[in-house]
Amino acid sequence: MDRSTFNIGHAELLQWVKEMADWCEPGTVHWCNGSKEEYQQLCNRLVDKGTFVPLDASKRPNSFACFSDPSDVARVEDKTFICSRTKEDAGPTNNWMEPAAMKKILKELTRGCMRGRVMYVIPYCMGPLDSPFSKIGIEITDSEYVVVSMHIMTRVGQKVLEQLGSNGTYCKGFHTVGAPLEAGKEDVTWPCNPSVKYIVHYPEENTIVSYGSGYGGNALLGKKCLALRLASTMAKEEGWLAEHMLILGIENPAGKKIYAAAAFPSACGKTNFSMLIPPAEMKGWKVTTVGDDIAWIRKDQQGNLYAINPEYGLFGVAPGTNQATNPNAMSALSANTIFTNVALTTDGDVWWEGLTKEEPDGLLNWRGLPHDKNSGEPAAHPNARFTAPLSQCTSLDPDWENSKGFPISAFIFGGRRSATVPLVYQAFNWNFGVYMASTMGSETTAAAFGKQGVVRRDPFAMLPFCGYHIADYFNHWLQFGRDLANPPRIFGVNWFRKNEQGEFMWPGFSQNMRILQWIFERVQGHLSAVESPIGWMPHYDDINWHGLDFDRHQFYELISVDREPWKKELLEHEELFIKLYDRLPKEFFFMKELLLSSLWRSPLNWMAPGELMAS
Ligand code: O2Y
Ligand code: MN
Repeated sequence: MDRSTFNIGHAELLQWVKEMADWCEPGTVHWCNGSKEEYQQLCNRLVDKGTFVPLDASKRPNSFACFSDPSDVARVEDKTFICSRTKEDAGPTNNWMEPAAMKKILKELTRGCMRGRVMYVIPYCMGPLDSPFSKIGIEITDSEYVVVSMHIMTRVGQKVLEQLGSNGTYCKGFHTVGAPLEAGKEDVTWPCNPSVKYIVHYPEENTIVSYGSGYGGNALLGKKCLALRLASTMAKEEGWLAEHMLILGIENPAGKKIYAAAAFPSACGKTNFSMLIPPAEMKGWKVTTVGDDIAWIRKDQQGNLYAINPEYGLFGVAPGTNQATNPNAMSALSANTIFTNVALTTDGDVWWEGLTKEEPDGLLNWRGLPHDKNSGEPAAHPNARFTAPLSQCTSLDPDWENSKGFPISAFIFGGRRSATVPLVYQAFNWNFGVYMASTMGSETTAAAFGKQGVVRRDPFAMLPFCGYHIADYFNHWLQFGRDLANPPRIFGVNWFRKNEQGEFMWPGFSQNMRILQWIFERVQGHLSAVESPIGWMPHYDDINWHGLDFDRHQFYELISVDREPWKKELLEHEELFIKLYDRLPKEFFFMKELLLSSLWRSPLNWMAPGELMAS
């Protein structure tokens, strides 16, 4: 469709698109209308180009697999820039370049960059169209893969332009794969620029420029770029929160329901947690999914918090997802799904490590080569992804498109920690919760970082996604809590603690529901708790153990707060604080001292007093 079939009354938008088309020299310009027909036509085009492999329609209707260039398999953090006016505003944890200097580089790179390609203009909305929380973006791209992915991940099309009207504000997003197709040259199945990539944000101009990558978070600009990096900056200025958080509903057998938002760094099972199925023995308990990755949270007039998921789809990691770990995700990707960098089976379906116990024979790996089972290499890339409509997720909250948002009663923060951090604890108050989330860390996995077991501090799981100085972000959280009518309770969790034998101490997955039940009860004010040096903890008898054989001793080992490791932990917090010293909230120094003094006054290895004697 070209724009003659659209009624676009936004003169500034038309002017920008014209300027970009003149500069990038595409063959044609296509304004996306977001229709099913458009989606289908572009999928057909991707099949014709060899980018998409249609899967067997009887197994996975209307689904495709595709394979990226080996240089283009993940977000590129070292090429991601926050080009705020000053370096101080971006802070020490973001890459920064002077906006004018970056614009000069990008201008030169993008001249004629869409030659031989179509320029697509995607009007999209993050959040329900009728929600006051929502934000409109326009993404210009030369990638059909990006267009079809945006169809799944956001609300796209004509309705968005109608909402924008003749002078509405929108986020400008420019994306190019950085691979002009010179006349007579044949295209490749995954065009990108193997050596030059830039993901650039100009927060003061509400603008994103992405060059050289066609992959996920680098190219689908509504997700990490708008909904987190730029939105976090807007949120600080406008008094709300843009967070790297899933949103879930927790319902008890009596039908009482609360909502919680939870932040986890990558490789901590965030998608699985957002779709948790309670164990059969916890009859009547239910979890519903509102979102698996991002939450936008605002206060209402009364000082209560409401959250929406700005996304429309799932962009989940395939490896490790299966019928046991996440049946709800498996149902979501049973049709209408795009798989990227998975392996292909001989019968026209997809496979990845962990999907089944036995690896099928005859796989084609993500590089398109016959897979040698003895090679020690995975058949699917460890960051292989599925892009699927959220509406297909069987645990989806019935009210998920509600434009008012969901009342948030609890925040949950978790990391992957094999030692030191207990299974669950509740912060003493909002400020201690903010401290805990600001200092949270997670152990690196070989798949993500090449090196295993190093604790990487990842405040609020926002380190790669905060669009401004992270210490200002901590201050924003503290300030935000000051006038909340009934602040959500803040909890820390760690599903990954190991014993001396190196075995996980907690079964995790659906058993995490037992911890959610405790959180639910605490939020209701139904349970007393035990004071530990770092927060409130459950009595053994306040956890629902029905159907799980887990004795008192095991439990207290799992929630122990040991003095020596915690002294080291607090020293490591200081390493983070030193980096952020000039803008760090002064409260943090006092809170660290308080934590240290509580460690001292506690027994050497803290345990719930009197509780062990009961065993
Ligand atoms: O590697 C990418 O491009 C995707 S990263 C991603 C995708 C979905 C949800 N979260 C993430 C993340 O890195 O947090
Ligand atoms: Mn994420």
